[in-house]
Amino acid sequence: SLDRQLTRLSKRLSFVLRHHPDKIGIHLDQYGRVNLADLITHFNQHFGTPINEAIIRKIMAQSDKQRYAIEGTMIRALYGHSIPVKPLTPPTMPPEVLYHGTTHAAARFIETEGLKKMDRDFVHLSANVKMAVQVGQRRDPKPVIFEVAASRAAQSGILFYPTESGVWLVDAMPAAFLKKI
Ligand code: HQG
Repeated sequence: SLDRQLTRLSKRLSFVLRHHPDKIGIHLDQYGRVNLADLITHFNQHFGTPINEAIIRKIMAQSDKQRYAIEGTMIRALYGHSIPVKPLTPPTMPPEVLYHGTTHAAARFIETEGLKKMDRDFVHLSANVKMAVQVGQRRDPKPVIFEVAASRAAQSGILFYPTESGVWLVDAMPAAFLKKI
């Protein structure tokens, strides 16, 4: 179906823009941006199913999550990177609480170690419980949800980077600011 086709293309876009721009011979700037026309050219040289700007905009419009932003002539992934990128938006005072959904297995470690960024550039926090449940359900049908005392963490000096996706990025989150709900 068209939906599945778009999902497959979106996964390829994420693969390239978050993890492996080198695989299609493009270079991201320090904020993770690349010229949209260059991306399309290189993408189509390397993958069987071609994309164009209209298809990318359709992926962005049909998705439940805002994963990419087109800004002027550039495109970037808004979160999820493993290659080092600087947040484009400066740190901001977060809402009182944020959330993190995870597996029971990971939660055991998180309760003592806090949240670590693991394979990505940042720890990803969700703006609401519904989002956190969706994130957790990728790996656990009944995920554990942590409430993050975000205001308190910010007051202690932790920097919170907002994204246009309702995802908030932090370097780490000590266990002292986490509570299982
Ligand atoms: C866990 C997807 C053990 C953490 C999602 C998570 C999100 C620990 C896993 C976005 C730990 C990392 C990011 C510790 C954290 N010990 N495990 N100390 N600290 N963890 O995929 O937040 O659909 O890198 O709880 O929906 O799950 O791709 O992070 O389970 O928005 O757009 O280590 O990626 O978005 O997993 O997901 P991930 P995440 P997309």
